[in-house]
Amino acid sequence: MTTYPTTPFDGQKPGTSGLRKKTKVFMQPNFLENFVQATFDAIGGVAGKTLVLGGDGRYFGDSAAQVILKMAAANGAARVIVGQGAWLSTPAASNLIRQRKADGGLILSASHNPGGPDEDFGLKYNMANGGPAPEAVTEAIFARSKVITEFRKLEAPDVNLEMVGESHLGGMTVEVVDPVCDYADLMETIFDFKALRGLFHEGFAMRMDSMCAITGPYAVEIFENRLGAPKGSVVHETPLPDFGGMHPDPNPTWAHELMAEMMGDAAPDFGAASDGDGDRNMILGRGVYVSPSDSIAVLAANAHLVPGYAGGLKGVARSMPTSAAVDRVAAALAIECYETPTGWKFFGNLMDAGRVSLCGEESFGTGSDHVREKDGLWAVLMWLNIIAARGQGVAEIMADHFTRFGRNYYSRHDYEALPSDVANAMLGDLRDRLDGLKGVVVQGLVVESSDEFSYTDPVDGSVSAQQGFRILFEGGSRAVLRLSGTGTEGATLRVYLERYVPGPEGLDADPQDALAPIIAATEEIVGIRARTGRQGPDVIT
Ligand code: VG1
Ligand code: CO
Repeated sequence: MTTYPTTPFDGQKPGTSGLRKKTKVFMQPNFLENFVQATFDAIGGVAGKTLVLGGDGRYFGDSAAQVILKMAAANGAARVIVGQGAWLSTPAASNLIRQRKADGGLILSASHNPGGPDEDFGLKYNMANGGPAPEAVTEAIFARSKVITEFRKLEAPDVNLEMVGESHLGGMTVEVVDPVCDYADLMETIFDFKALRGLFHEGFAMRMDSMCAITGPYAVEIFENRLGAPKGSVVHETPLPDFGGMHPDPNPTWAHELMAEMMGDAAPDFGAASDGDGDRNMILGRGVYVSPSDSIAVLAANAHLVPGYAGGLKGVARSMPTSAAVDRVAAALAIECYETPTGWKFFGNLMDAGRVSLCGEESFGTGSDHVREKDGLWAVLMWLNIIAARGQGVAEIMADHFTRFGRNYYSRHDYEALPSDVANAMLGDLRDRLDGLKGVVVQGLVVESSDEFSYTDPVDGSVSAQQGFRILFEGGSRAVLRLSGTGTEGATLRVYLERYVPGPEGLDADPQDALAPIIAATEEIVGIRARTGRQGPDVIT
């Protein structure tokens, strides 16, 4: 039997990046099957198609891979290319889809969310361009999930995913590939590996924290094996089903071990961390933390020093809540800067149309058109290549950047697991009051304008409404508020705060101090503490 009757589950609506749920929700009988069949149905079936499959090694990923393989076979797929052990980082999956001209891919990951039987699991569909499915497709998947009556799955023994090579499942070929080598080869085409080898040869010290997640094997191969960084430069390098209990989110709060080392007396020259599925990055120098919004700006300003971008950038793009630091660089380079909603899926059309080369988000995401996902190790290599080319450390590069462009002080405050009704009512009230805020004076700041961000894709004309509230103050400061689309518990409120200081005075303040007036004004306008009963944010980045 290959066709099984089923009934719909509620809530199979993909969020900012795929469907994310508690692992136990995903493990319920038929839950995964329904979502996979809804995906296959929504993309017009998979008969005769080639798919890529892999994930970040988290708990349940290997079993889910077996289910997906049997379903792909029963649905008539021609070939599935799987990373050995069902492993593929998100950028490596994106690369494989493109390189092998596959029709699409399935990525088993909840990204930066913790993993394990009591934590989170996720599944995401990527298109033939290697990028996350756009909203039209995720809406179609959700619509299909609500009316699904059956799914197809081959009855067959599990496929051996531990050995590289080909095997057959029904009429379908399963090709198990080394998850690392194609990606590492791609990096060699972009960066000056010779210069980087020289850097490490001269004793440049780096700490890469893979947080027991998927980038470990990639980072060991690239930094230690190919570039000659000393063994042990990469730590937490073995992917574990529960990430060793770590929260694989590369920010100062969750990557605290690395933070402590980089801020300590014996800090190496350079530090970096990446997330569960390898698409995020955090960059640190000795005693310096680089905010992600600044990182994308620095990469844009220095990209011409990297062989892959020596011809200049076509344009850049950033998500709306990301600071305008990169806008200033784009203006200086006389290239276009696009502002998109949160989520990498909105960059795909711009890259495919040749309008942008570099994209970034404030949430530790940076990438380029070498793939169609953000790419953590790529960002680390960009920084290393720029350090090698300039012969300067992170602190000098940052100071120079601020002197040249001024500084967009920036911070994000997250209030996690709020009751959904409280969060929705708070933002609903804000929506009702938006029009009346213009001209209002709060904490000495004048509201210049306020709106709810709506995006019209310049390539295909599709519209994405309700993408976050913006409160702009006179003088270029702003607060942005939106609800997370990746959480699995209640609602997470994200408050993004920004203030521009042109310099030369005031370029080295503490961001929380520099932003204090904006924080206070936002509190007065929205009443977050009063309405949620929280004393302050759970995570500050
Ligand atoms: C968050 C980030 C967003 C990012 C998304 C997926 O979404 O804010 O910038 O694209 O995660 O990243 P949200 O809706 O929770 O704010 V990942 O590395 O989790 O795939
Ligand atoms: Co991620």
